[in-house]
Amino acid sequence: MNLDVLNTIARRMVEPGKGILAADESTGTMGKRMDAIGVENTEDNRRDYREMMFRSDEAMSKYISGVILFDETLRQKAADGTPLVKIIEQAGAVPGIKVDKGAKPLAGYEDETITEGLDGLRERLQEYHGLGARFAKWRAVINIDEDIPTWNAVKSNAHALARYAALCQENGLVPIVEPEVLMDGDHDILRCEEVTSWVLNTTFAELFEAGVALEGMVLKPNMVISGKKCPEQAGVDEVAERTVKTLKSCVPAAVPGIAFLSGGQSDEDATAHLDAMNKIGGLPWSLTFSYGRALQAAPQKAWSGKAENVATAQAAFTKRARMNGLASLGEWKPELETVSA
Ligand code: 5MM
Repeated sequence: MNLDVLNTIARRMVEPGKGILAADESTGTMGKRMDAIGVENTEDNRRDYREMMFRSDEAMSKYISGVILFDETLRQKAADGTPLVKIIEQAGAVPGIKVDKGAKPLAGYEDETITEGLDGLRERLQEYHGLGARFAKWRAVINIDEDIPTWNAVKSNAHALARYAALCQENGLVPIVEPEVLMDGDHDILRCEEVTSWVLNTTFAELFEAGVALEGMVLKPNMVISGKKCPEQAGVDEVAERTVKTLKSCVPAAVPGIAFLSGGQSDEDATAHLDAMNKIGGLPWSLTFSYGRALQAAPQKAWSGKAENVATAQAAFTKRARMNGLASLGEWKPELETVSA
């Protein structure tokens, strides 16, 4: 393992003012996104949509540090024959790859999942590195309900994350470690805080056991937030304070950066929460975004599968990337949202 190389890539991924575009939707998830805008889920349409984002010069060069890709996209060429990976690199961003095979039912444990994909991972990572990927991503999903998560779900998912992360580092890729505590459900923010803290502490214990070098990884956690169906929704300041408090007590300072998932928050909430955390300041790691839905919902709607909408969709993408870039510096203001794209 060359830790200097890994650390340099990790620091690029969390460079202040920039963040990561999570464009690693599997074909099934892309189907849902395409359905919502009335577009057929074909390989060409997925390519056209993603090419539209990767060719958004201002967004990609100023506000996006890296892009998480799905296997198909890493191998895909733009309409003019240029590999999509090249377009991302030319914009100055780092290409990355989602390597998990999805969250599958955890045997014997209702409503809980274990993320699969460790078999053959070493060989896949070597191939992905050859194709230009310099970081990888693995998402573990933890559900909250009355009697869950169980210790088995927390421990098994943390163990898989650690085995994945060690394999990534062995093969020259920076692992994004993503233990996502879902915001679905009616639990309050205190329950989210308790579970997030449990999951993070367990994950870092497993990373230690597996010999993962913290300087060569990026953490992608959920924010500490009220469940979507909770009647009492915590405000921006409380989300920011509880998230920072939890991260400070669970995430070692050797980790170069933390890039949040958006998890189903509205575009503006995801930006406001990140901004409020960076305004608190005095943090030992960079705090930025690795958003999927909160970066893509607006451009997806604007694009709607039509070539004549590409410029408008790129403007919508650039606006969300810029707002979140400002939030990563603690320089966002709500008034900026009303200025047109
Ligand atoms: C972009 O969506 C990613 C892939 O999801 P599937 O494997 O289910 O198709 C997802 O892992 C994403 O990277 C993270 O959940 C963060 O995305 P959000 O939308 O929560 O910011």
